[in-house]
Amino acid sequence: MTLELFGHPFSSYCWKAAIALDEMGADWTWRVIEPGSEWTPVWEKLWPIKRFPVLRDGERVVAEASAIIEYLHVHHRSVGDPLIPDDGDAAVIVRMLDRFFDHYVSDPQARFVFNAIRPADQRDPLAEQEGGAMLERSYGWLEGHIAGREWATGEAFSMADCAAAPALFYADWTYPFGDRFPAVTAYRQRLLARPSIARAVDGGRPYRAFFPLGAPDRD
Ligand SMILES: N[C@@H](CCC(=O)N[C@@H](CS)C(=O)NCC(=O)O)C(=O)O
Repeated sequence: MTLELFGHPFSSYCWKAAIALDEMGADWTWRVIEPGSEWTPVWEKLWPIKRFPVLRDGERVVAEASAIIEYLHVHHRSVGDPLIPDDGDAAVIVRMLDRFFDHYVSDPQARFVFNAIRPADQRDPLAEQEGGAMLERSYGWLEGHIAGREWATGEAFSMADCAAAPALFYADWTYPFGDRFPAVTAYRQRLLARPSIARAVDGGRPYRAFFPLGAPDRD
């Protein structure tokens, strides 16, 4: 049975799940949530929290991108290396890096975006200052961590890289690495060259005009 991914092809957290689905060679399809979509009321019923991605696998429903990947790892492991290592200690590091990219790269980046779509007189005056300070710390730590590694935890592509790809893709648009973080820049390029990630980026391409901060003319 085809797996259904409720979400949007321009959403960073949906990319994370979509990349994992493609890495595993899963048979899956988008259920796109956008104004007027027949899938929106279905999604709202499945997950009244109203956040995506949400995965439906027959009767099973899983929300939250990391939990979706954990679910796929348990039930749909097919091709390629496992996205979560069998070795328990190695799995701890993958989960730690996964949290790092979500909480300390994606979420501060999102503060800029959410602030930009608020009415001008209701913006959070600290969003960019605090979000930028967090991104500075994250880029600085990652620069040292990723130097000498191909993927987030070493030689094997993992769930942490599924999180890293959208996080770093949009973070560099929002709060550019410039030339201060060459190892992070090179890692982002390696990610973007990977077929599962290139597919996610291409899926979001038609929606770039909607990026609230203005999408740069690259990538
Ligand atoms: N912690 C969630 C984050 C999900 C999330 O924030 N999704 C955003 C899109 S990237 C969303 O649902 N936006 C819909 C909205 O704001 O209406 C996860 O890891 O899946």
